[in-house]
Amino acid sequence: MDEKIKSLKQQLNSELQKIQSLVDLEKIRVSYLGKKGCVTDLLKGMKELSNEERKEFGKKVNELKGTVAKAIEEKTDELKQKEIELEIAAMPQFDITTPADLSRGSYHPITLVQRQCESIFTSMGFTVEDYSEVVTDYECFEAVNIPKDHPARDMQDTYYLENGQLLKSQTSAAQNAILKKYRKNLVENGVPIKAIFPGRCFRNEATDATHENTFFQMEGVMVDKNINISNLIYFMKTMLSEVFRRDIKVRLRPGFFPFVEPGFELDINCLICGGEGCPSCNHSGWLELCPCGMIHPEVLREGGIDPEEYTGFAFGLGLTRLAMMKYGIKDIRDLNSGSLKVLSQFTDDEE
Ligand code: FA5
Repeated sequence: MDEKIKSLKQQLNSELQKIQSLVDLEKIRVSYLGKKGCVTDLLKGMKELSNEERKEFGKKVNELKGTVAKAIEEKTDELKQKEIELEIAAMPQFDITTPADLSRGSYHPITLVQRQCESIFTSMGFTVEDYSEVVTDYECFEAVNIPKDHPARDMQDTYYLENGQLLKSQTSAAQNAILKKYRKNLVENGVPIKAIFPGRCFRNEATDATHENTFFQMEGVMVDKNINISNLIYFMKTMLSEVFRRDIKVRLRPGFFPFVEPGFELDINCLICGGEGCPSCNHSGWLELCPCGMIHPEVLREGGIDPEEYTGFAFGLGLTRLAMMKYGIKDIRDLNSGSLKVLSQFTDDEE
């Protein structure tokens, strides 16, 4: 028995050394631990053993199972890490010194990412809404539960017009109008509200590699009966896996926004440095990308929807930061530079 276990371990080690892909690794896992795998097969010999021997035998086989599972898990991590490194190396890093190709036009990287997100969400039944860049204080703040003098306004200082209107600091400024636009269809016909609304936002910001005074967000809302956090997480996951077409590390942590309860910050592992820390992620390895949460009852009520009957989620995706991560752009300011050297290097990989 001990000999058999030893030889299986050696065989596994030599097979693992040769393995290059997760698909082949899965085949190995099945051949050892699957229903008809060689480790499972060992248990067949147990019938002939005495009670005492069976105990000892079972213990050894279980230990072997644990060792095999651990070795496969470690190999999985190693292969996944290699895949990420290869993806990062193959990412279309843009080169600021490349001569501009002025013979043909090209879409701005934010437009490309926005179109991709729109296509992902419309395929899941969301409508795409357009909204003004100049809004009222009510739309931008009061309708989303940020009354005058609320401290949350400090984070979103923006540019005010002489008539009291302002340049919207967040796409959440459209939430109230969207709820009002679709509430009748929801209440009378039972059609869920599912909308995204991309748009340019403005903030009085000290700019750096990840902060601009003009940037794009894409808001999304879904309201129906029985909508909960798992719906929110499903849509977030689908969106990110479609945009990046591979597994990326994300983390969800509590976040405060007066218009959601509970609220979350959804961060992604920085794809510029692979999470090691660089100026593009403020040396933290993570980038705040898509805050989200369950729509606050006050916001639903303000939109004419009964929060006792309906619930919903909302998210505010940082489109400009998404474009940075997708195209490997290290400094957000390059995106607003207007430099054709930068902007002519991107193509739509979906077309
Ligand atoms: C908001 O603007 C909320 N309205 C988002 C929201 C919507 C939360 C719905 C919950 C429900 P925040 O200020 O964190 O939250 O901005 C959202 C995202 O926009 C950030 O994660 C970031 O990706 C992007 N963003 C914010 N400020 C800037 C900036 N100055 N430059 C570039 N991107 C920015």
